[in-house]
Amino acid sequence: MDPKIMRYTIAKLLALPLALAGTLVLAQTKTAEQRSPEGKRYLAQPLVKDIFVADPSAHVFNGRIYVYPSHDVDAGIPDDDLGNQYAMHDYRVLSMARPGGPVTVHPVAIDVKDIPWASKQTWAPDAAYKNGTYYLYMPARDKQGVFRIGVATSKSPTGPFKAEAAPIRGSFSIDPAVFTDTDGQSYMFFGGIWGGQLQRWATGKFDADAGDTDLRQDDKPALSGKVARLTADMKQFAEAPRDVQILDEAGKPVLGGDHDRRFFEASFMFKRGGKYYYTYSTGDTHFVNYAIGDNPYGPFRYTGHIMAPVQGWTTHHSIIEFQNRWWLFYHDTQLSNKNHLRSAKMTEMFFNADGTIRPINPFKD
Ligand code: FUB
Repeated sequence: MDPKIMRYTIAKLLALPLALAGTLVLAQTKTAEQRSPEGKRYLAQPLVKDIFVADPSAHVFNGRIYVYPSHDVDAGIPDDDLGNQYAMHDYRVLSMARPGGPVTVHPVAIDVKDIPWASKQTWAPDAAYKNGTYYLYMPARDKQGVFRIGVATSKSPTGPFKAEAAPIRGSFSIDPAVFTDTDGQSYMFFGGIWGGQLQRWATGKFDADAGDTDLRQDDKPALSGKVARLTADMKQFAEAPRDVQILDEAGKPVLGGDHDRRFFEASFMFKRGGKYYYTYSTGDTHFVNYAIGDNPYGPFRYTGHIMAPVQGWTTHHSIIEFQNRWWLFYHDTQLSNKNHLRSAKMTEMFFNADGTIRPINPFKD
């Protein structure tokens, strides 16, 4: 046989199994795409897989994205409605140069044993920056078992952070979210019902007998998240916390029975186009919602869902603008299918021309 024809024939014969192998690898990759227990494909993948992190609060500091999450651990505590299974005891910071880029998991930023007033359950934190100092806001149970919010400081966005000796005076409940307005004034949004104990503060004082339900009757205004202006040193409330009012289309407060729209926990505020977007989780109905207002105190007009329910009991989100694109950070239980072992994710968020947000489905189908 002509050597040229021979080489061609051999090449063809070799190419066939290689092509078949390639198809097989592709098929395997496709079938290997992880699906939810219901067979759905996830919209986004976990930012990190080595540790479990939830409640991701993202910020852009010096052009880099920093994420301040809860650090979930398995303490072997069974699930209950008060979140006792969320037995976290330290914080780790994540960072990345750009969305989709490699994520760095930084060393422990602070441990509960280094927070003098706290006893356990270091839940969803937030961070802020002012005049060369980074502030980490941390909810935890105090020595009496009451949730308070404290602050710790560092010269680095990743810590280590040093805690103040006492929690913020007059602070209570969970889920701090610090918003700094374009005029430089910072506000803390906070609160969460049931396990977050907000319902126990309905009279302004802690009432251990108030129970662990929504408290208000279904036809009364729902319990509200709280907002307080921060002092110039970012370490105290400059005023008594106020209710964050969410109004319905008729301008009336959203009612306690309206579980698809009422506030549960996970406040997060951002500003866009001169409007203030108050965003929050509905807890037991598992939505991330938003309501729009004209100033940081509200009232805010309920506008819609940002995200449909994820896998897991709840999600807790944050939103940033990075290089003129908007990103939603959230969590689900893709890696563990356990409510207390969650993974943070991010996905792009889009606005309509009228300022409304295109709702996001955390699954591709
Ligand atoms: O991570 C503990 C708690 O679960 C948070 O504080 C809530 O927002 C919920 O995500």
